Amino acid sequence: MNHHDLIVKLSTVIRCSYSSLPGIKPLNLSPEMSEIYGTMDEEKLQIHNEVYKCPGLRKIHLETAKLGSLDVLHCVFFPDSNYDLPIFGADVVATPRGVGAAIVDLSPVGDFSPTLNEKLKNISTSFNFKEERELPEWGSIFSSHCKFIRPINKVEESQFINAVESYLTIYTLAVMDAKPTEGAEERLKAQLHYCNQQKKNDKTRGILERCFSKEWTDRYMDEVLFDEPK
Ligand code: BLA
Repeated sequence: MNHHDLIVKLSTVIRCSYSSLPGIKPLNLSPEMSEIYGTMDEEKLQIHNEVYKCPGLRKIHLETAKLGSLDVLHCVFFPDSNYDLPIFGADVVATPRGVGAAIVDLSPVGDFSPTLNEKLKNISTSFNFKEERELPEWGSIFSSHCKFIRPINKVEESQFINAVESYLTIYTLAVMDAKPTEGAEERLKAQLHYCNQQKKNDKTRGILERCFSKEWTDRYMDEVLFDEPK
């Protein structure tokens, strides 16, 4: 697959990062949902999914897709609710004209620990981008440290990669340190809310429905992108 340079580099950073997690194991995703091929108006549709789990995380998901002229990277690390960990999320949407949207966040499922909050504040304020984008209403799930930008040039694209790498370093260290604690029920509810809010993103839904079908999109969003934690 010929992806936008930012997506190629970012997927490498994300793969390196999850590979460092102790006890990481592949998760089974049905073959018809892991590699998806199609065509629409003679344009190529291609989706590639990688899914894993490890102690602390119920699902580590990296998706890279080509949907006509759109190039997409979607990544979410969903915590096991027995552990007090936020949700890591990143999304990049590029076209031949450039990158329209790049977002990264550690999204809370409760209060951040003071240490984590301090680290995130330091990191998020150390990166500055010219074009910050406004979050849609459903984006209330994201933290105050969320970066949602349109990189204006190659320099900002590589800064965005550095930002994702920094968020992931903080995150993977927290995962390695984490032990099961009480409060699982509340965190499970918050993760469910995160999934439900993400499913309100009409832009993701719209593209998938145009490429595939409404039924397929519902199934893909419910089972692959934002499946409910059990
Ligand atoms: C926006 N997501 C978008 C857009 C498209 C997609 C086309 C509009 C781009 C723009 O406004 O410039 C498409 N994203 C996809 C598709 C997939 C995908 C098809 O992941 C997967 C198959 N979205 C996420 C995650 C986050 C996220 C994990 O999947 C954040 C961690 C955020 N995407 C996100 C946000 C927007 C967006 C906040 C902007 C929505 C808006 O402005 O209304």
